Amino acid sequence: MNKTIEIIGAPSAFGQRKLGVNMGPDAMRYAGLVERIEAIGHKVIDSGNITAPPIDMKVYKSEQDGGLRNLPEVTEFCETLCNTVDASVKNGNYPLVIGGDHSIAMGTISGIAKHYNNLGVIWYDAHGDLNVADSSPSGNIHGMPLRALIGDGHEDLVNIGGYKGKVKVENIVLIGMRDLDEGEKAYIKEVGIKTYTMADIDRLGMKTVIEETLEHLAECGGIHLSLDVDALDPNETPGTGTTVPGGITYRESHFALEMLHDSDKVTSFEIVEVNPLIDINNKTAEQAVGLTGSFFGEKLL
Ligand code: EXY
Ligand code: MN
Ligand code: MN
Ligand code: MN
Repeated sequence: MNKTIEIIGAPSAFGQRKLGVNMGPDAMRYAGLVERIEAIGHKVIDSGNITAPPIDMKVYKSEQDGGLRNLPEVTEFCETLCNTVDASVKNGNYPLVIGGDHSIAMGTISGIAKHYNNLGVIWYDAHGDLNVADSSPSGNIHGMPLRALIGDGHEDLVNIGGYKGKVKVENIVLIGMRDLDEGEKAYIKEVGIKTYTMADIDRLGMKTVIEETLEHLAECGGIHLSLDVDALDPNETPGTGTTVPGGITYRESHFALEMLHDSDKVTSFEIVEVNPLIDINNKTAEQAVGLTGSFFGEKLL
């Protein structure tokens, strides 16, 4: 079925330390995002980019031990994004949020979760993004958004959108995991989050992983897909700030997204961490656009 898809650009680089990820949304547009989705038959509204607070380079580049780097900027940015996404859903549009570093998920999901009973979240990533300040090795907030959405962490992050506890642990599925910090591993085991590591994907194959994921989230009123391009293997997909070898192939990812499209269960989508300044000829943005095409129903024949 054809949809009205609203593209919301979220040019945040505040959640980590490599500038360029704030240019991810435009890199995806230059790679033909709008045209690609329209060619499938959907209507596209490109709402442009969220206005980001200015980057104070002195603070941005400064060393900070632990803590929460750029906390005020991340919070302000996510509050704005939350309101934009909330309005998009209210207007009956299908939100497609393009990042930006993964801290933006706190804005996206805070705007979406209030519209669904028991929102399910598929977190397709090399990382769990389940740190709090004390367990974080970096102080980078893009390693914390999923935990804040569950309800743990700094009050400013946990309360984005004016409410707390957006996602329940039982409604989350992690796919592609291969770089989890010790605190994240302990937390996943403690609360029992459904997790597919790379070893699980090798063993089961992507088809079973996605079938089981949909089964796990069958009772959810809606499902949000948060796709971090660093889930993919950096040999194929190099333009992202925290690469981890041994990832999911581009083709397997297409297959996953084709299956999610065919299920008709996923109600919002965001794609994050495309950084054109450390890419090769914009190929990571081109892949992100290709994957988005599969997600919205593009067929090869
Ligand atoms: N776990 C590490 C940290 O918290 O610093 C690395 C996090 C990278 C997060 C990327 C975007 O998914
Ligand atoms: Mn991530
Ligand atoms: Mn990641
Ligand atoms: Mn690590």
